[in-house]
Amino acid sequence: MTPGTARPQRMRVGVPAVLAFGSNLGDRAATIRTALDALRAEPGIRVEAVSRLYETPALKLDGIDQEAPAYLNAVARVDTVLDPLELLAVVNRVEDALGRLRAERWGDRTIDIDIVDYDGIVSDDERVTLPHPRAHERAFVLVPWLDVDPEAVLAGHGRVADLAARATDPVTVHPDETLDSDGDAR
Ligand code: PH2
Ligand code: MG
Ligand code: MG
Repeated sequence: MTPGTARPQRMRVGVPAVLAFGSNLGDRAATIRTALDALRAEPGIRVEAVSRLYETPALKLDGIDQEAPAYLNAVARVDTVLDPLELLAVVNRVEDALGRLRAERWGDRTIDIDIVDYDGIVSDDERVTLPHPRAHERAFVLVPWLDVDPEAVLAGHGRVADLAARATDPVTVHPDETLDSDGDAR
């Protein structure tokens, strides 16, 4: 490359999206790590940043269930050239590969990967609602999101930091498991 034409190494090629991961069955951290590796291997997706892992009690349709196995939750910021439905197809394929069953709504699962935000788009397309319809009230999504983007805004709801301060479900940083292979939680 000739002098003066050097490009930034990580030029944005697509649009930003935010993915949330949850697991409350099996080796939760290993499963989320495997899901991230599968996404890193996708040509249309670049994983830009990964949050810390959070231990969170299971939220069921009628509230927090302390009897159910607890979740690990995390969030990744990605850059993608896929459209929302293509991105959804990829995350569903990764979920299926990791043994995801879809029996009970909000039931226990080895892995759940949700598209929380896609380029700030608001859409009520029944196949993929954007942003995720319950993200604004879930600390287990909002708090890890702040790890990867402290200035984040949730389309239609405002600053993620403000929403996180209002959310009441308990989240605790997992003390010794990280998601990045190089040991850096970011
Ligand atoms: N996901 C759900 C339902 N309940 N609870 C926790 N703690 N974490 C989750 O990711 C979660 C949940 C449905 O997607
Ligand atoms: Mg979910
Ligand atoms: Mg889901």
